[in-house]
Amino acid sequence: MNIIRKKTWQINENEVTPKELFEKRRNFIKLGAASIISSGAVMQALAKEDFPKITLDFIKDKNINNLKLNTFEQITSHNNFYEFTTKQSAVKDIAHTLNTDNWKVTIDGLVENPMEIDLDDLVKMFTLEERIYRFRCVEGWSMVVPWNGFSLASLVKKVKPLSRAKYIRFETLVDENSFPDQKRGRFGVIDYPYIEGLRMDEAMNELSFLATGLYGDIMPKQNGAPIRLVVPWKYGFKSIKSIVKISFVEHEPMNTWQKENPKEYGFYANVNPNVDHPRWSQKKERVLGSFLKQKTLMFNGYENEVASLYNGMDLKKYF
Ligand SMILES: Nc1nc2c(c(=O)[nH]1)N[C@H]1C(S)=C(S)[C@@H](COP(=O)(O)O)O[C@H]1N2
Ligand SMILES: [Mo]
Repeated sequence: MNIIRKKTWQINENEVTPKELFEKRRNFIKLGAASIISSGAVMQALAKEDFPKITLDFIKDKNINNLKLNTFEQITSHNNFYEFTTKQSAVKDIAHTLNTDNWKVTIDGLVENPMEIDLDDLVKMFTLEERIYRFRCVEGWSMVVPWNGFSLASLVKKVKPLSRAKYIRFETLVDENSFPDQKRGRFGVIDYPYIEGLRMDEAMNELSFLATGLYGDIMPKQNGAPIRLVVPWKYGFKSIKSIVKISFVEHEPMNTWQKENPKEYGFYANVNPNVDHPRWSQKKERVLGSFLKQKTLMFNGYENEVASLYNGMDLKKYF
C-alpha cells in the first residue's frame, strides 16, 4: 500500500506504475513530489488525467549545516505517542488504527478568519517546503528528520490574529477508536486531549513548522499523521501530533506535560544543556541508531534563530 515508502527521489520509474500513483493522488497533491514528476512516464500519465494544477513542488532544504539524516526506518520505529502506548518501539505496529480520513482542522479563538477546513484544502493554501531539522526528545534521544509541510507563520498570517491573541493552543484528536489509550478513559496514561502551546512570537519564528509528511511521503501515523507541529529548538513534547484544533488565545495555555508534572515540565521546554531535568542531565543525547552520545546544543543548535525570543528571561525559571 505504502508505495512511496522510500525517498521519493529514489523511486525508479519502473517500480511505480501511474495507476498506483493515482491511487495516492490525494497524498501526492498534498506533498507535491516534484521529483516523481520528473519521471517521463508519470508526466505523460498526469497530463492525460488532467492532474489538478496546484502546487506540486516543495522547496527543498539545502541542508547548509550538512546534518546527517536519520533513516526513514529509524524515524518511524522509535516514537513517543502516548495515545497508543508508552512503549516507543511498539507505536509503529499499532498506529494503523488512527483514522485520518476526511481530517478537518478547526482554527478558532481570537482571529479574523476562523475556519473549519478539510486538511486537503488547508494544505493547498500554502507553499510546501522541506525542512531538515534536528529533533531532541527531553528523554535524551535525538534524530535528524527531513520534514515536509509549511511554515506556521504562513498559517498565522492567513487567519489574521486579533491583537489580543498572545498565544496559540494546539489540540490532538480525541477518538477512542483511533487511540487505544483513550479507550481506557480515566485509566489512560495521561489526560486527553494532548495540548500544546506557543507564544505568538515563537509561532511566528521562521523555524516553526506544520509538517504533513517526512522523507517526501505523507506523515506516517506513528509520527503524528496527518499534520503535526515541529518546533526544533524545543524538546520533542512541544511538537504535538495529529492536530485537529488550533486556537488563538490571550493567556498561556496549560500544556499536557506541565499539567501532568509541573515540577519537571514547563511551558517553554527550550532545549538547554545547562538546565538539567530534575531526574537526569540534559548535557548529552543519543542520536537514534548511534551508540555514542553527543553534546546537546543550546536551543538544539538554533541559537542564532531563536535566542533573541528569550532576552531577559531566566531560562532556569522558564524551563
Ligand atoms: N499527541 C501527541 N503528540 C506528541 C506526543 C504524544 O504522546 N501525543 N509525544 C511527544 C513527544 S514526547 C515527542 S519526543 C515527539 C515524538 O515524535 P516522533 O514520534 O515523531 O519522534 O512527539 C510529541 N508529540
Ligand atoms: Mo519526547
